Amino acid sequence: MSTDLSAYWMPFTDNRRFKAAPRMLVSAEGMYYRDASGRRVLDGAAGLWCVNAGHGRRRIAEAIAAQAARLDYAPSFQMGHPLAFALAARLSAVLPSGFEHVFFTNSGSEAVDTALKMALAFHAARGEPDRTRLVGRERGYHGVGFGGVSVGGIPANRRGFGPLLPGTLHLRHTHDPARAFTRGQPELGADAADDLERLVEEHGAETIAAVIVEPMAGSTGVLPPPRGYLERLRELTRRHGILLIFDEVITGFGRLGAMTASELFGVTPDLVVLAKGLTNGAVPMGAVAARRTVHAAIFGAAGDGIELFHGYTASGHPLAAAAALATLDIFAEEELCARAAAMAPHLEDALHSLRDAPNVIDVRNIGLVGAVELAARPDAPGARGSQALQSCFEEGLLVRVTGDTIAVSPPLIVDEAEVDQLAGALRRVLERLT
Ligand code: PXG
Repeated sequence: MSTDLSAYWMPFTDNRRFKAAPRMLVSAEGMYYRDASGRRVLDGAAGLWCVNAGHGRRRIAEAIAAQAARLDYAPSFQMGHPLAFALAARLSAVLPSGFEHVFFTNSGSEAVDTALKMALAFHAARGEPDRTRLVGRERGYHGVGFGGVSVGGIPANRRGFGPLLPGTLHLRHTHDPARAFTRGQPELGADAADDLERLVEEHGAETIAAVIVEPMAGSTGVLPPPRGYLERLRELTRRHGILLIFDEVITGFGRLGAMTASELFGVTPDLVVLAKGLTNGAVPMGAVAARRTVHAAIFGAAGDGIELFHGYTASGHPLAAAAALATLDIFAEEELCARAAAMAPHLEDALHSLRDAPNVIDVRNIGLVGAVELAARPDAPGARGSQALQSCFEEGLLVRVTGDTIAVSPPLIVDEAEVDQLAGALRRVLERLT
């Protein structure tokens, strides 16, 4: 049976090109997808950075099915259901100490906008309603809501969508091509955080509500933070009374070899944004975890009644909560964060072994994520990258491509042989790219 593909308007996709030669995935198990022709495709991308515990986890599927039969939906405003409360408590327990309160959304984008609104609410509650500027970073990705796009630093995502949020500012990004082929965190570059001083000087700390960064920029090509950078950003935001938000939509749930980047780097922000791996990708869900201090200020200033005028019909949805609880069980039982940390050196070696392949201008890695950056064709930036995506798929490997950078972020259950298989397929692709 052939399906008419025209009705589905696909996100972030060259729809016409895709529909001319569809790459259709029809099932998945463990480390592999199967495509419409029955071919196995190694998942080098954890779907879209979210299937961290691997595909087809019975425990998650059964938890979702049981919950759907028991309680399909419960209102999230002024009503509750037990799993949302249980999940908030479990999440709070696996986050660095102090993140005692968790707000649920349905996506990373919504969680970002929620965190930005919480930051504004925090300052208003403390009598500083003029702290309204939100600071992001060049090359940052924070989803596609108007808030997230406004603090985001990807020109193509901003262009053509009007004036966006007023009063947003951007720190310079941390990437320096002079440090190509660095393994793990670059030693130099922490001073990029001092760019916040420039913004403070220009606009006044008393106008700035929050700084939001990805601890490791994912979507714009895997940019590990220079050593000391996040620490410095924490110091500066604290000094100026500015909240620090870590967008851990990608780095959360074990990707860097710890539950969160906050834990790994020992840097505690005021708000943590989660999504993706939270439910292993099985049901959409996002979350914002708030430090006690942020929550206390907002609750302290509220009179009787609603403390925060914000929320979604499906906040803490029963099926998502069931999936997330089962995901947390798997993480604990299989010690997936430790497993990712143990496998990271092997992925590092495998990716850096591609350094001598044609057109490779950089290899970056941290935890169980890495990127191989290719020289752009002078006349067609991005063309080599999209050719790589297609060739990888033909080789039986799913990767993510952004511009001319190939990103790999396999499920954390990946073994050494699969890492070698991934690197072998990449090499074959690189050798024949034009
Ligand atoms: N923050 C970060 C750091 C993200 O990576 C979002 C927010 C938004 O999440 P939602 O659930 O609204 O999509 C993301 C999402 C890619 C790619 O190719 C990355 C994302 C999404 C789709 C593709 O790198 N990240």
